Amino acid sequence: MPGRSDGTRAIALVGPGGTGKTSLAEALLFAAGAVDRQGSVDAGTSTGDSSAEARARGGSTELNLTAFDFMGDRFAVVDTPGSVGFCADGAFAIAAADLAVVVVDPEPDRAILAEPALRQLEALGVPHLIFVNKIDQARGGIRDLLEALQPMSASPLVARQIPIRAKEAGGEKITGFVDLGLERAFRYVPGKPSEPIDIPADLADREAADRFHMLEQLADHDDQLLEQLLMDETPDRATVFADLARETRENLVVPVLFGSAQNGFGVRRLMKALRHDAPPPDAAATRLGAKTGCAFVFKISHGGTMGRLAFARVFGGTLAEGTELKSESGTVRVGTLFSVQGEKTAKLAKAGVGDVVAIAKAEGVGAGQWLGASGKAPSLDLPASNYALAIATQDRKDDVRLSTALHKLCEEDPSLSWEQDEALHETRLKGISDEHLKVTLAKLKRRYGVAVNAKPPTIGFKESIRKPVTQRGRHKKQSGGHGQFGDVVIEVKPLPRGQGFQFDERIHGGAVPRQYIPAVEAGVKDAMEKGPLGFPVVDVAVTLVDGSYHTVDSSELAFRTAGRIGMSEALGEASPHLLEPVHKVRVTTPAYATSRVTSAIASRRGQMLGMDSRPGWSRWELVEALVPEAELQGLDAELRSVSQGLATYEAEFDHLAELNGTLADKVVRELEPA
Ligand SMILES: Nc1nc2c(ncn2[C@@H]2O[C@H](COP(=O)(O)OP(=O)(O)O)[C@@H](O)[C@H]2O)c(=O)[nH]1
Ligand SMILES: [Mg+2]
Repeated sequence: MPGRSDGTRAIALVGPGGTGKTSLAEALLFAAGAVDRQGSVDAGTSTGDSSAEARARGGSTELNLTAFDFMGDRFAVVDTPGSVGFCADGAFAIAAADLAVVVVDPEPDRAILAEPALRQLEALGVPHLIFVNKIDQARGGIRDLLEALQPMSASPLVARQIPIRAKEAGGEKITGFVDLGLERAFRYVPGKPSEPIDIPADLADREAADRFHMLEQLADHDDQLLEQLLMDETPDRATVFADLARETRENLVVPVLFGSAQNGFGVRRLMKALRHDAPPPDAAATRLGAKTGCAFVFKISHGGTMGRLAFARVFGGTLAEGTELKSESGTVRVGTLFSVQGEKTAKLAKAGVGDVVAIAKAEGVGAGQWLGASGKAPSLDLPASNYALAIATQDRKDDVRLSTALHKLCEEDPSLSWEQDEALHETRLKGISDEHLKVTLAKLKRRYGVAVNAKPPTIGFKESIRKPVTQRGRHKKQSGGHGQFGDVVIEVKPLPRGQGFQFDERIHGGAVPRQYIPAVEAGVKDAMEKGPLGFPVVDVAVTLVDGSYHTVDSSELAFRTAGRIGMSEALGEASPHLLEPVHKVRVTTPAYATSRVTSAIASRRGQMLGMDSRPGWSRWELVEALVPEAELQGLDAELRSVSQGLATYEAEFDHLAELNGTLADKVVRELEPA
């Protein structure tokens, strides 16, 4: 067994929401003796998910950092949120881990939920194994599960254990396992290490066959082993374990283990696999392209009592308070260092290779950046952030605090952003899903005391005209001394969609003096800010063709007013109609949900553009459609509800389309003051 002077191993727990990652982190801490009692997510006593939002949701909203020692080795655990709305939080941390454990549910028909995690790890090149959790509830066999999972993995899945079953009161239960590497059997003991037992006689044949299959899988990447198998020789145990470790590290195989986090079943076996199979941190450093050591920042947090913290993984040298390190944005002075155990932090004199630490202040350095090293930021394939809410403070005097708070929240969450829509006077918060923004607003209130009202963002309706119209606009005012006089005749014509606005003039004989023509254009534009239906006017051409003036009373202002009057009247006469923004939507969905996705789109006045299989994914499809912006509200939630939370979409503005009939009447009516 190599010594571990080569550093702390960072293990990422990934996989679908609700499979038991946070529970597994707790089970690891308990098995390693880092906590006295195994906390529970359900009882709100787990080390992870300590934030008010995660407790309220009953599931992770942010990544959880813990650490433990096991058999003389140090492990840092990054437990990541699994649900689509929060998964972006763990992405950089996963990229910087030595090994990921994909936690899956034992039910084969839920296996598909694991595909995003498996594909993400493949894309990042992070070695990984699968832990089938909740084995206490398993109804089917591990073989069926592996069959369902295999198409989602580029590398072969290698079963490391086979289950031992026994008839119990509630039916057949898995009561232990045979380890195919050790060729030894163990019986689960709740909350304690498993007990060694003899391999049950009725499993002997299966054990031999499955072990041979495992060896064959390993022999695909080990010629010597292949020869031994062909010669009917028995390879020694050390060779088998060395192959398992090497092939896991090189992403040639994905070992599969099972157990139960809640009951502590199979947890020590998993820890031994982590110990053997997780590569030393320099492998991750090389993968991330880090040339010289120091630290990779994977998350910024403002959530704790310590103010701004940069969570980082140390890859070389030692990191200590006061060290000055180069970053993308200049020299950064390392503030106080902390170790992290859930919500608890403890001061740390210095951090060693592989450690996961929190660095106080470290102003200027953000998630995905290097400190003191020239590495590259891994490129992440995150779900699109196209769920938006228009927010406004309940109390105007919170406005300044709102923008400071939003700045902090966005800094710690790569999938959150906000923008100010000047035209519509709206502050828009954008995130991945309704749930994501709901949690964000809860944080805004709890941490920063800012309460906001939130509503769906205003849809960018526009209007245009159908008929050409020629119209006079006259402004005349006599009030004591100087009067005001402007008089114009304009021709207003519809333009093809997307052409915007054109202004021209055909003035002969100075009917409107040159210097007033720009004022007429300005007046026309004034009228277009809000057309007869109440929306900005687009796609019209205006030509100034005639007019008259007064030597004393005419002015720029008077002509601007005349232009505005003329245009307002013209638009009213020109058969105005409504235009609504239509987006091009790309939905990514598991294939079993495609028909429900397309009917969701159809019921939202969507127009299908096409369907295709998702390149590189086993049973996923891409659906493209045009959907009016007004119908995107709630699409996200509907997609999730028909796809076990997996379908996501991206949308971008495509074009403006005419909207008529009752729908248009409704839009116009809703704009009218009550
Ligand atoms: N039956 C059973 N339930 C479990 C097990 N591990 C976790 N759970 C439950 O599964 C649910 C989700 O667990 P959690 O750790 O929050 O999952 P995460 O979303 O992957 O972090 C909770 O209700 C846990 O109590 C297990 O081994 N067996
Ligand atoms: Mg969790």
